[in-house]
Amino acid sequence: MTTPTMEGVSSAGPADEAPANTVTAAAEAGAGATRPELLLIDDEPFQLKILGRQFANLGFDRQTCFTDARAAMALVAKEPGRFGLLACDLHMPLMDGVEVVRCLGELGFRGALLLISGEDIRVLQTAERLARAQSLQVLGAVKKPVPVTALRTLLASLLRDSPPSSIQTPQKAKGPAAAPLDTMTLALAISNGELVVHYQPKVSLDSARFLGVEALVRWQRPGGELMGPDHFIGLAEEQGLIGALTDDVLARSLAQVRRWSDRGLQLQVAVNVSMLSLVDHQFPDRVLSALQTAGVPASKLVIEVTESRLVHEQVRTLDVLTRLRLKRVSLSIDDFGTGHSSLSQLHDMPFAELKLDRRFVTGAHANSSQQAIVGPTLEMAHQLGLHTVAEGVETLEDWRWLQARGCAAAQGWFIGRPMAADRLLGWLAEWDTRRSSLIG
Ligand code: G
Ligand code: G
Ligand code: MN
Repeated sequence: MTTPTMEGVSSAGPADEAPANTVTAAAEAGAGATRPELLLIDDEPFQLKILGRQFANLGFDRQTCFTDARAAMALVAKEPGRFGLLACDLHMPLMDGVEVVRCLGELGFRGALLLISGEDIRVLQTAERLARAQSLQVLGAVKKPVPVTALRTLLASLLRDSPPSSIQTPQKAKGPAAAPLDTMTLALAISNGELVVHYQPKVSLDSARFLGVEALVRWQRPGGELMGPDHFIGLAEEQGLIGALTDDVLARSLAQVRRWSDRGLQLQVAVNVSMLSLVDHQFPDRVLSALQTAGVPASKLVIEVTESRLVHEQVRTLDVLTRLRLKRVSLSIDDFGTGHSSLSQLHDMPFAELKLDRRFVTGAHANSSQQAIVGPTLEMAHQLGLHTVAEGVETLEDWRWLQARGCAAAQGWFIGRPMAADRLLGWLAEWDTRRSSLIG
């Protein structure tokens, strides 16, 4: 019986000789077939051992095991044709499963791939789609603990010699628009610290409990004028300044969350992120380092992504979105209803929350066409396990209407307008006095 060994020490048995006690399993996996050599990656030595045994029981007795995916990738780079099967965990600290998938794509790995993880099934499925988009031959994704039957089924399909998946080429990013006039002014504003962040509260609809805030950037012009994001986000995106802007907003928002936390106020902050950040492979690592610098756990951060632009870039954003999710950052679909995506298109992506655009929300209690959109969207979102937030709640009537429809949370002028950080505690005290009359 072969036992897997750590850190790339392979345990090779004779290629065609299945261990005596696994003849039946091996026969089920494909009688007479030569098992390809297996590369197994999991950061947990114990898991690695269990998986190694499960594969050995199915006749995969040539195994090389790694707890560090980086070392495994170095070996694949060195010996590209060696491994016919690679099984990999997703949540690993040094190099995660999404990075492995990306690396395998870059290396043109031709073997079969199996993703194994304790993550929820939607994360697994997203990682699987990402791997297919990289033209990798994906057998499937299985949740830990791995049932032997599931493993057998997936490996049986490998031995039936499935055709390689088709190659998808990523779409080109939109080219920059004509250069507007004040790029330099905006660049200087960011580096001079002229951006400020205002915060709009978000509360639960059933208990009216305070949940967190959305960070909304403004530009404090030296003349005293406070400029809204609609005037400069587009420019920042066109002129390559959006990365710096987002980093600045993230750092400010997380530092503020830390200050609130130090004063005993626990909350989540939602930061709006441009589509350009979601196709930037460095983005998840920058988010992680911003969290570390501020000393804020990832679970306190929500990243909001505008729906209308999401569907067009679905595949290209999966890498970054899945990695953010693996790092425990929550993902939210913003302005839902403004694009033309259906929930079925988005449900394969690793989102935890859906924010209904205020166009459908404001005035919904008295408007039957808004109701025809909001009602079923809420129902479907709940069936998909998404947390729902209504934006643009301006009146008590809309609050009550949404409450009756089971919407989970609300944001809008009825609750509180975007405000400077130092006003939040005052708002909260006032909210506490209003709460009791609003509970459903
Ligand atoms: O803040 P306002 O209240 O005006 O927001 C207008 C729009 O600007 C919203 O769609 C919001 O998502 C976007 N926005 C606000 N802050 C940021 C930010 O920090 N980054 C990006 N990319 N968009 C933002
Ligand atoms: O990120 P998003 O596109 O959702 O930006 C929220 C925007 O909506 C911000 O510009 C914010 O100022 C605005 N807003 C927030 N609450 C309300 C509201 O109740 N009514 C209206 N009209 N606008 C709102
Ligand atoms: Mn938003």
